[in-house]
Amino acid sequence: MTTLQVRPPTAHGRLLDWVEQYRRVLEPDDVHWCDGSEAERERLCEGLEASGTFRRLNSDLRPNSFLALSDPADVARVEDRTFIASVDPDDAGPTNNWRAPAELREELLGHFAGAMRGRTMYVIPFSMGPLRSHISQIGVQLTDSAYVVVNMRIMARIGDAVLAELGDDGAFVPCLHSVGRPLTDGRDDVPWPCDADNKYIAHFPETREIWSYGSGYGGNALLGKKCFALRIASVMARDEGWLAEHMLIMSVTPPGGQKHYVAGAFPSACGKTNMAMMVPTLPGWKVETLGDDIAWMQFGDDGRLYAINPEHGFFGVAPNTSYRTNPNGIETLWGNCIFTNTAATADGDVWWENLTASPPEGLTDWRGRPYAPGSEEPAAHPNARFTAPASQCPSIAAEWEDPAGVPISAIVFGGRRARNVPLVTAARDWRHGVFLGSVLNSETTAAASGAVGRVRFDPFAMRPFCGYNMGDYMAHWLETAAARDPSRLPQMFWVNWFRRGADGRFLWPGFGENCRVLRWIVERVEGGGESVETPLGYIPPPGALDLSGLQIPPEHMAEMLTVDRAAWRDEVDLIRDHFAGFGQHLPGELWEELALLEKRLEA
Ligand code: SAT
Ligand code: MN
Repeated sequence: MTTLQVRPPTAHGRLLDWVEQYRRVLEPDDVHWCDGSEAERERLCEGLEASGTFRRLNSDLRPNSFLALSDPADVARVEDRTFIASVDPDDAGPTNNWRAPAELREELLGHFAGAMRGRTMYVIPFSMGPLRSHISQIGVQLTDSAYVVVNMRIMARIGDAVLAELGDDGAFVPCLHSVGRPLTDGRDDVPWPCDADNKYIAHFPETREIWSYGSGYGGNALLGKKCFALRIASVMARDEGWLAEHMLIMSVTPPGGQKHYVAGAFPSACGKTNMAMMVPTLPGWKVETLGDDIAWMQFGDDGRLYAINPEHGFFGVAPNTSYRTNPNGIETLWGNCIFTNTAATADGDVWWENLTASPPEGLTDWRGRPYAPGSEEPAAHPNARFTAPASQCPSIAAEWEDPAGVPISAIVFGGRRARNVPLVTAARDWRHGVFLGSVLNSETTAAASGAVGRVRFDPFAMRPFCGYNMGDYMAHWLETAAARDPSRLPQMFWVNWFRRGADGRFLWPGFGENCRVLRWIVERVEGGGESVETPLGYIPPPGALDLSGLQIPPEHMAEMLTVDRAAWRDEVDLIRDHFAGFGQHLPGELWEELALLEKRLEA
């Protein structure tokens, strides 16, 4: 592994030049081109065990699986250190941190210089999406983290097969990553190297480049995910007329009926993984999983919108994942997984809050300390994650890797809102659906560092992930469908599983019971689905939802299925401020939709 590969496994001139250019900057001891093989994975995992990054889990309980505990200063995405370095600041827009590209490059080069001394530089060719799909894209990541390599091997297709697809001249997105802790002057390594005080997650949209420095965690370091598949891909999608979205993909099949594909945009840690793997409680209904985080969508010649999941695995939030909330998720984790920042059990397995009703004895918490039951601090970090192969999911759809993608019938937006947002609202049409997506808001979660539980606007659940001005992004959603046959377009819906009553408790049971809402959505798509018109859109009267077997007080259902006009007049004021922030970039159509909402609220 630590021998210099004299002959790189490709004749791709631009790729070779780029690797050589940054080898000189980063000054690694050696360079390893990842082939993606099982043998390579095994060797890397052994090295990670030796360096103390990985602890092998009990192979009787969870074969081929590992636990990593991060530096406590490197546990989540860092939105305040995420930069969109477009030439024009206006192209980054008000929701992104802009930096002048030349200046940011210079600053970062200062950090990258010699950053890999004493380490190996891994070259990871990766494909976002199945090989030989016209929707897929290729990237190449340079990294000094073996932890990143073995995670990328689960999350994307990597190695020789990707180089073969790239050929001698194919296009790739260059992704530079260093944890920023060179081993110079005899300095010892640590289990989780990072440069916590100097993190940069930088994107150069014009040149479609990603430079990430200082963090080894999740979306900061697995650059195929948020950095490429969302921030850079959203720019590609704008320029090329497609959609790169923070959406799960699932199929829903009624008893004896036709299969429908649904895409769903929810902010991080708002239940996308649970929903994508839902076990429906209504008899005969079937849900299958195609993706839990990202959808790339292109219109087909038939006028329908086709989606692929660009990822190959799940990087899911562990806490609160259980047999009750997500049995398919739990079954996916039987082996071949990497866990980060969960607790460890005495018998060498992992544990997190609410995996079981009470914590087992002898737990070690995510900081590696003995866990005291009843402690104020959780045993697993709230953003503890599992990295799991998608193919292991019992509900994975047979067609999940179809290079043609699957035709989407419905797009669902959802956030965490204790009040005001109904259980489900159907948009009137595409334009109104874009309006609903653009006013999506949600309480913040532990997926990003910063305050938790603060309501913020998160249009299309893309606020942290849009690589350009979000006003232009909303315009792109309008334009992309403007000349299309409306009857072929997906219908759009806004859902909210997180309404709370006066006592602070959730009004809706959620999880598998959400199939009752999906049933109504499928009925709408098929031309049925009884509804009442409200100022916000079409809402089912309680009788239109199949609530058989549920014991929800009628007044709670009524509360979840009404639009409180006074409360919504206040929401309108917030939306106006939200829209105003985008200035000239906010499409006039959305101001018109807001005016229509206001008028309907007064009527
Ligand atoms: O760390 S990630 O950005 O991959 C997870 C998330 O926030 O969804
Ligand atoms: Mn996500």
